[in-house]
Amino acid sequence: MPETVFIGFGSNVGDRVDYCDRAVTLLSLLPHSRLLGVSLLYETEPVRDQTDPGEGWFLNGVVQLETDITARSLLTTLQEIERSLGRDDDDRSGPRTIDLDILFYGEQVIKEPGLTVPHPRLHQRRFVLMPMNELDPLWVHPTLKQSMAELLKHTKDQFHVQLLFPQPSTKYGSRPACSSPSGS
Ligand code: A4P
Ligand code: MG
Repeated sequence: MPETVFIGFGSNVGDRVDYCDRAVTLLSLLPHSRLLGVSLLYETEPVRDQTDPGEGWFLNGVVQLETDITARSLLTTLQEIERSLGRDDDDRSGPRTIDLDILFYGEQVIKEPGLTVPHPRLHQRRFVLMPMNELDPLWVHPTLKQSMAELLKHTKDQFHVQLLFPQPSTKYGSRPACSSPSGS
């Protein structure tokens, strides 16, 4: 059975729109997978809690996929995409051309070396909750048992998050620039 997966992406150095666009296009081409939705792009103030990603504001968004790829293989694939888009492996916590995180892998709770799902900090971050709420406000966090709309409403995160304006059109592939899941 395929799983519904949400992948967060963020870029805060170089041509951020281009890096996000390339990442989404590569994700849309994954085998055994189907792109269900892509959030709009959000311009977000850098949050410096665990890491120091530098001064540059991020572009953030979320991709929703249906996939048969296991969570572990998906992580490996995301790291390959990060590398192919020039992510600096020697300074992973610094400014990044692209960061790809598995936010949710269906309702699964995974705690393995190098892989924690749901992403352990997503519920504290407006830059994740805004695009998640856009794609699926009723999606429920499997351990916190709250929907994205509820988590967003109650978050104390004060860092700025705003929609990028104007939204760019996609340059790569044939995916729609800003689609939401079919039926919504
Ligand atoms: N890892 C464990 N679980 C996962 C998962 N679910 N998805 C491991 C992806 N990776 C996961 O990640 C570090 C390690 O996490 C990897 O080796 C992987 O095995 P990384 O991408 O090398 O480094 P990182 O991005 O600094 O770590 P992480 O955990 O993604 O950091 P955060 O907490 O996401 O912080 N501010 C704004 N406005 N926007 C941002 O996107 N991002 C960060 C990164 C900080 N501030 C930000 C943003
Ligand atoms: Mg990461």
